Amino acid sequence: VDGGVFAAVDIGASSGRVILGRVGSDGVQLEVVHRFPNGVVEIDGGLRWNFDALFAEVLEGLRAAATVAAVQGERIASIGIDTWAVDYGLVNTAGELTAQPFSYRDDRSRAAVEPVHRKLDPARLYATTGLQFLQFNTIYQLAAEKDLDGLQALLIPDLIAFLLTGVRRTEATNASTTGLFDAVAGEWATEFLSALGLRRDLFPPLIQPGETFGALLPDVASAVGLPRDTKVVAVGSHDTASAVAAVPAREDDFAYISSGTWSLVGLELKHPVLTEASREANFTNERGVDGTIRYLRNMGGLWLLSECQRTWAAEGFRPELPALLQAAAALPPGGPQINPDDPYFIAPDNMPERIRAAVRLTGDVLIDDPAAITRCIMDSLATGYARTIRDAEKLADRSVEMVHVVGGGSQNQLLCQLTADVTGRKVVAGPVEATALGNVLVQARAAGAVTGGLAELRALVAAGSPLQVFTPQLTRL
Ligand code: LFR
Repeated sequence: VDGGVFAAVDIGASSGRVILGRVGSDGVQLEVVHRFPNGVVEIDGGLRWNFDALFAEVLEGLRAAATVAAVQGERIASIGIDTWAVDYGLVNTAGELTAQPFSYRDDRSRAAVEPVHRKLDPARLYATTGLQFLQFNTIYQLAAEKDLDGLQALLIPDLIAFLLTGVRRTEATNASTTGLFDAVAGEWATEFLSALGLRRDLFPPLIQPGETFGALLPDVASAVGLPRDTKVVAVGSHDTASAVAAVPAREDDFAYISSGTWSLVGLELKHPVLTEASREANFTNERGVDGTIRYLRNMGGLWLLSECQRTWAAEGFRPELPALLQAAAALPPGGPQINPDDPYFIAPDNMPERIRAAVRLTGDVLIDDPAAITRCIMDSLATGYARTIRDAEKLADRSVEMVHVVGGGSQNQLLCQLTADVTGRKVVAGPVEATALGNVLVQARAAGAVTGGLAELRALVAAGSPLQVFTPQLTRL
C-alpha cells in the first residue's frame, strides 16, 4: 500500500456526497467534504432527477475537495463517480442534455414492457442478460422514449464523467443493468438493440472499472480549482457494484445485503446463473468489479421507512429515527407483514396507508401507529432477506455462513438483529460508507497505490472499519 488521496462522488436516491479517501496500510480514511440532498421531482409531467442541480453540487463538492486537499498539501490523484443504476440522460451531438433524466420511479416504462416482450421473449432476454425483470430496467425505459434520433444515452454516472471530461463511455457494471448487456460475453447484446430498432451506438463504448475516462476539461478544472491533469477514473459506477467490492468479507462464501433505499440481497459468483429457475425466482446477474457476478434480488429497502417518515412529517409528526426504532423493537414479535418487493411500493405517495392496505389484503390488521408500521417494515424486510438468501443458495448451489450488511441500513440495529434471528446466521454490520470505500479503492488500485484482487481490497476495508456482529437469538418473528 503506497498511499494516496482520491475523490469519490457518490450519489444515492436520497442524498449525495463528495468524499476524500486517504488510503494507507491501515485502511481508508474517508472525509466527507460536501453533502447534498437528492430525490425524485415532478418535472415536465414525469418523475425525474434534477440533474442540473446534482451536477452543480458535484462541482461544488469537487471545489470543496480541492480546497481541503490544498490546505493539507495533498494532491488528489483522481476522481471516481458512482450513482444508482438503470437511469440515463439523453445527449445530442453538441453534447447537451436534452431533458432532465427520468427516474426509474416514473411509471411510463410499465406500458412499454409488453411491446418489448412481444419482440423479445422474457426467457430469451434472461438467457443472455441474466437481468431480473424490473419494469424500470433501461430497456423498457428506452422503449418508452418517443424520439432517439441523433441522441446518445449516458447512464447517470457516465453523464457526470462526460460533463467533467468530454469523454463518452459506458461503464460496464452499470451497463449490465440496462437489459441490453450480455452477461457471459461482457459486451453489448447488439442483437437486442437491433430487435428494438435502437442504434448500436445509442450507448457509447464500454469502459471497465480501473480504466481512465480522461482528464478534466480545462473549464471544469479551473472552475473547481483542481490541476488540469486530474483524471476521472472509472470505478464500479453502479453504486451496488462499489458497495459489494467493499464488503469486508474474509471468507469466500458470504451473503451480502447492500442496505439503503433498496436492499440488494445475494451472493458474489464467478459465473452467471441463467437457468429458467433463476429467472422465475427473479434473481439478477449484475456485473461487479473484476468481472464478478452479483447474483441478487432487488428487495424493498429503507425507502419504505423514509417514505413513511416523509408522510408523517407532512402530518406534523417528526420522530427521530432512533426513538422510532426503539419503540418498534419494544413491540411483541409475530406482527403483520407485507411483501416489501411488491411494485405497489415503488411510487412515492402516502406509504403508511399503502402498507396498511397491503396488510389488510392479507386479512390482517396493522394499526395506524408509526412504531407498529415501522416494526412491520423491519419484520417484513428481515423475513424477505432470509427467504432471498435461502433461494440464492439453492439456485447457485452454494451455502453461506455469514451475512454482511453494508450501507446505511447497517446502522439499523433492530433490522440487523432481526436479520440474524430470521436467517439464523451471524450478521456482520458495516461499513456504512461501503459504496464510497469501493469507489476509492478501485481508484487507488488503478493508481498503483494498492495491489491485488478483491480479497486484498476487502482486507483493507476490514482493517479500517468498525464492524458490529449480531448473533442469532431465538427467532422472534
Ligand atoms: C441501489 C440501486 C440498485 C438499483 C436501483 C435502481 O442504489 O443502484 O442496485 O437496482 O438502485 O437503479
